[in-house]
Amino acid sequence: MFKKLFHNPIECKSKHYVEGKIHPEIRVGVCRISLTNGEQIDLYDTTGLYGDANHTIDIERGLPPARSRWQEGEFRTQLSLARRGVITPEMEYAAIREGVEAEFVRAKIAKGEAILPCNRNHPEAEPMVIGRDFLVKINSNIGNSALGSSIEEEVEKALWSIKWGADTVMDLSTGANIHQTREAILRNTPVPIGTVPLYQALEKVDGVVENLSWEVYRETLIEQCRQGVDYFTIHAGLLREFVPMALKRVTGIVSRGGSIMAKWMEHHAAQNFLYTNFNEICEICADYDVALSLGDGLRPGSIADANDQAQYGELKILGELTLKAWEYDVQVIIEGPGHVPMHLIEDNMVKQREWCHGAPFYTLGPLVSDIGAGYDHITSAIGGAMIGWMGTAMLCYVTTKEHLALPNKDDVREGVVTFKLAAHAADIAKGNRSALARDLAMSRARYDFRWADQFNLSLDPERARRMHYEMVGNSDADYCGMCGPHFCAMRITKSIK
Ligand code: IRN
Ligand code: FE2
Repeated sequence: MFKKLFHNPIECKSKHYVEGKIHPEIRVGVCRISLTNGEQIDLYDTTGLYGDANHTIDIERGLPPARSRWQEGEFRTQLSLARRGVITPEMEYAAIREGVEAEFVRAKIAKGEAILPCNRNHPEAEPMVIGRDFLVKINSNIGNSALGSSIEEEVEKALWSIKWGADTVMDLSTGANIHQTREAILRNTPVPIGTVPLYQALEKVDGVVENLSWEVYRETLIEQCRQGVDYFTIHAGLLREFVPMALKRVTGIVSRGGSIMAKWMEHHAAQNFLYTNFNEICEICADYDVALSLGDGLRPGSIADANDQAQYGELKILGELTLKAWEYDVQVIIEGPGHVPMHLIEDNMVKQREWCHGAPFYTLGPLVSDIGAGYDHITSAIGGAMIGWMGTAMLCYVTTKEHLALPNKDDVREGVVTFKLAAHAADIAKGNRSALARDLAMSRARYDFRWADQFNLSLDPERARRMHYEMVGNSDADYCGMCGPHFCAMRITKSIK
């Protein structure tokens, strides 16, 4: 499929492996930073084998299917096993990454308060856990559109996303070669992959919404399950009776999937087929252990529409669907907004917890204002940091190009790093020990003018290094370019005896 080998686009300081205790066959990679003062600090690492200097990328061959060796016996979902008291290799793997007991991960999954997305047909992915009691995760969206981009470019964007720290990647392709693009991404990514199957179903009926049907959708769902997609966004909570409420809004329906389903329901004068066939969706997903990300087709697309009847009506239905999915041992997360002003954010978290029975929340921002065009990674990271602190488990990144254009590589990088920052800020506020340790190491390095350590401990070492050298040029300087040698407060403080 691919002729050329990629140049390794990913670098990690050095990859260190931790072995499992319950399951000695697992080896969990962490990114080890050796500081110049002799200390070492281990960081959560999303880069998989790409972060290992000994690994050569071969896109044609794909990553080794590490997880396939762990699977044995009759197939069951992680939720089913967790409920039976089984600690799977996947659970121990995720626990080691988080620095918690494997039993803790099992208990959270059993209660539905965390998910471990791992399709049995995506053995290349490294297990990770999403839930409010774990590190806040971020998702990066990639995918081609009718306006183009090649398969190789999309694989490169996926690897680029994980290099900067994306915990999961969603392939939102809508243009040509959807199947092949997804295949290449799945075979080459060490993180869970999500999709919105409705997009491909719509492609199959040439983009004519009226021609969509449960049959086309079902076939698409099975195709993607077989390929190894780890979680699906499914807009099953958008009921027909909510559409009139949404049409009265300032910005109507801003979810792609939501608008497609609303149009289909209006044309056929019928209830949402994702809702009416939800049991079968669960049966299919249980066969592969695909997690459901219940879509927010009615998320507010403007400050004026935040927390309205349409949005909350849908959220309540998502709560009902959660219980239904759990009956099938299918793992669930709940998608959330959108555009929400800061003073209305907390209410979203409170209602989601109350109505969705503790299932993890996964939000798109929220964007705290509508006027950030060109800077919407910031508008949304502000809301993301707040809601992450309040207990949201995963943040969907937003790039500078939101509302304007498809992101390029630079936009993806800036979006991922900005959201890592939001998630990390939330982790600190939640008292996560590894997050706090990294900040403390950074502050000590800063006070000691250990520049190399400062760069390595930051989220974007390349940018920090470049900015420093452009101004100061000298890595031993005991001042930074911002204040210069005579006005460096830290330097002056140190001279006080
Ligand atoms: C996340 C939270 N709410 C929405 N999302 C993401 O938006 C979701 O995971 C997927 O990547 C995308 C779906 O967009 P539409 O189809 O709802 O616009
Ligand atoms: Fe928006």
